[in-house]
Formats: sequence, C-alpha cells, structure tokens
Amino acid sequence: MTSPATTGQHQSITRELRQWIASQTAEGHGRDAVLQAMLAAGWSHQLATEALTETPSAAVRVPWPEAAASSLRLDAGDRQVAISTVMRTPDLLVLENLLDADECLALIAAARPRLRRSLTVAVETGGEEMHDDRTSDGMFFTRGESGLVATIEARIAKLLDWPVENGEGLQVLRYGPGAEYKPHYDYFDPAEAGSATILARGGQRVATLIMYLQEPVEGGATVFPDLRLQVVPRRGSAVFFSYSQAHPSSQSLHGGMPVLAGEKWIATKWLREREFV
Ligand code: PD2
Ligand code: ZN
Repeated sequence: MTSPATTGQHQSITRELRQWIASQTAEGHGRDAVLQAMLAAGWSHQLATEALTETPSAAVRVPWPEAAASSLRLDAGDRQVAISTVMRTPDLLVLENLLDADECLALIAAARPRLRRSLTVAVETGGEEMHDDRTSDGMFFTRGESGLVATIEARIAKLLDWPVENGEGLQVLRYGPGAEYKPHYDYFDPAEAGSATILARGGQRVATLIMYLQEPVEGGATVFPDLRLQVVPRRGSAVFFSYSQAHPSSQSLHGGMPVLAGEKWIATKWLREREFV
C-alpha cells in the first residue's frame, strides 16, 4: 500500500489523498494500516488523522450526545441527567446525578470483597502487570452481571447512544490516602506489540466515563493536564470524554490526583468501537 506523496513542507489534504483513503478503506484496509502508510510516505500525524476523519468511510465514530450542545440535561431512559460542563475538541462532559446515592453504596458493597491491587495493561504482551503509576485497588464486574450493573449499563447506553455490547465490564476502583493514578491515555497504542490482542476484542477504546461513587475528604480530583482542568469527585456525578484518535493529539491525557484524606471510589466504563467480547 503506497500513499500519494506529500505536498511538501506545508502539507495540505489533497483531493488525491482523500480519494486514495476512500479506495483503501473500500478495499477493506483498516484505518490503522492506512494511517501507517501515510506516515511512511511522510505525511504528518496530525494531517493524516485529519484526512482520515474527513473521509466518511475511514472516520472513527465516537459516542457524543448531540443534545449536549443546547440542553441542560440528557435523557438517560430511567432518569434525566444534568450537564454541568461541556467542552468540544476534545469532547468532554461533566454530568450530575448520573447515579443516586443508594446505587453508589450498592456498587461499593458488591465490589469491596472482590478488590485486588489494580493492574495496568502490559503493552508489550497485551497482558496485565502491577505498576507504581496506579496504586488503587480494583475489580471488574462482567457486563450485565447483576440487576444493578445492567440498569447502570442500560442508562449509560441510552445517555451516550452507544450499544451496551460495545462497553467493557464496569471497573470499580478504591483509592486510599496516598493512592493515585498518574496521567495516562486510556486508548491502546497501536504501535505496541501487545495491542493486536487487545484490539481484537472490540477494536479501539473510543471513550471513557468515570463515575464517582464516593468522594474523598481531600484530594483525588481527576486531572486533564492538557486542558488545565480538574474535575472534583462528587458522589453520583461523572466525567465523560471521547477520543477519535489513539494519539496524544486527542488531548485526552488524564490522571487521578493523590487522595490526601478519606477514600475515593469510582466506577469506570470504557467504550469500544465495536462489540466487546
Ligand atoms: O480516578 C480517576 O480520577 C481516574 C483517573 C484516570 C480514573 C481513570 N483514569 C480511569 O479509570 O481510567
Ligand atoms: Zn484513565
């Protein structure tokens, strides 16, 4: 696969490049393969991903509730969820009362006996490993494993207009004093050897929803360093962000700041491009 040559120092998306991308995707080449061919031909990452996004057959669809542009709240099926912050490019929402206090407490009670020291994805192998960047304890529910989990998953699917099947199982994390999650990206780096195994289970992660089940006494904000934004954890509220590019240009770098006092509990739902199996 050879991409058209670049347009020199000041690159711009040409008609030829657009047509070439469309023809490659029509032939069944994946988005990442097309991207790699453009990079090999000297196109900048930013321009190559913009060209992919602008070519409908190669664009990655990500969850985004269109009503967030003008509404004060979103329909989540069994409840209305209030929006308190909206950001575009990158796309981010802060949502209030996504969960009620009873649901938060019930999730914590169900997760507590199953907590283990959190692992991170081992990018070289596609497996998991313990890492100092992540000092919380955690567990995964399987999709739909209880009535409560299924209710919350259906609410998220309606809210974000994204199929329940495309979601990973809900992850619950507990951070005690001193625990943190250093800034990272939630997508899988396609260049890493272990990513092929992970991506085979439903494609790339395209969005993250972090729901706050319990607020700590001090510390523990979710921080977005590129945006200079901190989201303060409040029981029942959530932060949602999507990333159509598996690249730092997505500006989706985020971390959990150290908890200084008390315990912070969250539940995270990661959304994939396709059905997660
Ligand atoms: O707990 C957080 O604030 C946090 C920060 C970064 C959670 C996640 N990432 C995550 O669950 O991916
Ligand atoms: Zn994260």
